[in-house]
Amino acid sequence: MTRYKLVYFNVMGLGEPIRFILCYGGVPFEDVRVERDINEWLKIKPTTPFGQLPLLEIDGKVYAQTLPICRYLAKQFNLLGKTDLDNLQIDAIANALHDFRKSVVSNYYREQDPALKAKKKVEVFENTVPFYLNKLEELTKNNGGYLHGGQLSYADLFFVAITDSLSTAYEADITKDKPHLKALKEKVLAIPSIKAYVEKRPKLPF
Ligand SMILES: N[C@@H](CCC(=O)N[C@@H](CS)C(=O)NCC(=O)O)C(=O)O
Repeated sequence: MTRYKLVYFNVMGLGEPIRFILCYGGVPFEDVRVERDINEWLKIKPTTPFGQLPLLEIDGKVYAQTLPICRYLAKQFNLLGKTDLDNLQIDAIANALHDFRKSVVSNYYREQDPALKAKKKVEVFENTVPFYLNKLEELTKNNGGYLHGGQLSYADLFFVAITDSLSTAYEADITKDKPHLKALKEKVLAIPSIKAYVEKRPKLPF
């Protein structure tokens, strides 16, 4: 059986979509959570392919970059679309979700300078979050309750995996006024292996 080891920080962040996809696939994986603040990370950083996490080890070989990792796993676990063009669209949505999370969580929520954070908050709350949520709600409405193609793809798991971090940063449930996104989230969280993971995962803000 293939051996998977995910290495990421002890946050949901970019690790959580990979954790969701591995859970969906029903495969066991080692969920290594590196401490960022006690120099553990600084020792590991120079040994990583591109100086960042997450990494996925597959049978002892190390792979980097969240989106290609998600896509590879999606192929293993039947979470891609029917055609290459479906996959182009699914990848585009996943990439947009990665950008959305980065703007809201990394660039705004984790900003250390209070004055700069207050300035970024206005842009994120008034523009970034409404912009992405409206686009995603529309896609879900027009695609039979999924982000693309009327069937579950890794983009749907990616979205649900980042909703809690986004909601923490946005100070409200991001799906509260978005019925199609809310229904998608409920559907994904009802998948037994994901439900079991979410119930036992560490309770973290982002
Ligand atoms: N393009 C990379 C970005 C990864 C990334 O931003 N990782 C951050 C954590 S979310 C990191 O490793 N930060 C620590 C550092 O850069 O030293 C991906 O998508 O995986």
